[in-house]
Amino acid sequence: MKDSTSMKICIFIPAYNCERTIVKVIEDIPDLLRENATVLVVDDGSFDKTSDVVKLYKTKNGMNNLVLIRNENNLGYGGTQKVAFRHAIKNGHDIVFMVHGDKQHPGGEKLIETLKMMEDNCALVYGSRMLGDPKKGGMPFYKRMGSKILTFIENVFLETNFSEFHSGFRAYNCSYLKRLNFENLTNRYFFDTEMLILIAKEGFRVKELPIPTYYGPDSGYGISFVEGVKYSLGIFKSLMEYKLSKKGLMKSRKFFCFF
Ligand SMILES: Nc1nc2c(ncn2[C@@H]2O[C@H](COP(=O)(O)OP(=O)(O)OP(=O)(O)O)[C@@H](O)[C@H]2O)c(=O)[nH]1
Ligand SMILES: [Mg+2]
Repeated sequence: MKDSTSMKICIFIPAYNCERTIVKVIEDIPDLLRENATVLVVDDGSFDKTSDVVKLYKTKNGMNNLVLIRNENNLGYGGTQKVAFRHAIKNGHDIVFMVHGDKQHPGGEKLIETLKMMEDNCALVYGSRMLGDPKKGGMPFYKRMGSKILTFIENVFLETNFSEFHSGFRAYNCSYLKRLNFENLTNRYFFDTEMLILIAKEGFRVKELPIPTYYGPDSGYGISFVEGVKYSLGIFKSLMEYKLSKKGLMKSRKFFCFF
């Protein structure tokens, strides 16, 4: 893989009702990247002023590399990532790097560190909140526990040893992304997990790095307890589909590679 400084990078920010946090997320991108990478905000049909805030920021700062796509209807977290992946592939990017618009992820040096790790021919490098003291960052107890239990089950199913599956701080290598059948994955929250299943199944290289997470008055609102339960059920279904297709008991529409 190329040196990270010569890669064509797309920093992608999924945003749903992020008018309070989106500018901070853009400004937390290190200067060199903010000036040279494409910064892609996908507004997932927000009903607040997310798109207006981004447009205003772009005009005020003459930031021509800031691209805004607005989904007129809400496509969901997975659906929003598909929009960004298509854009990054179509525009010849080497890396598409997702940082959430609700300001729960770090900016600054962690982005540089992640990109440096991509040089090692990784399909995916992702920030693990579990390695980065999530309690200190204010992550609610039920989310920490839920994530740990699900991760344990996922590792057993996939025969992997990841510290978490559910972080959204992720850099994908587009040359691998093109080969993955992400279009048939869910449009909902557990898209990130399904991507990891798909990548682990193909045996592509994945690396994790510790990241802090922020749950505070300045960050957005996350998924509710009820959504968390639906999320967990979705993951069980995906894991079963993966296992059954691996044993040849089911033909999976999801977990396959194109070439
Ligand atoms: N809630 C929600 N977020 C979306 C949607 N589409 C895109 N997003 C964005 O996707 C990112 C992740 O959404 P969150 O609801 O915060 O999910 P999360 O961070 O995985 O979970 P929490 O730990 O509960 O915050 C945020 O930047 C959202 O703005 C959607 O349909 N619903
Ligand atoms: Mg969040």
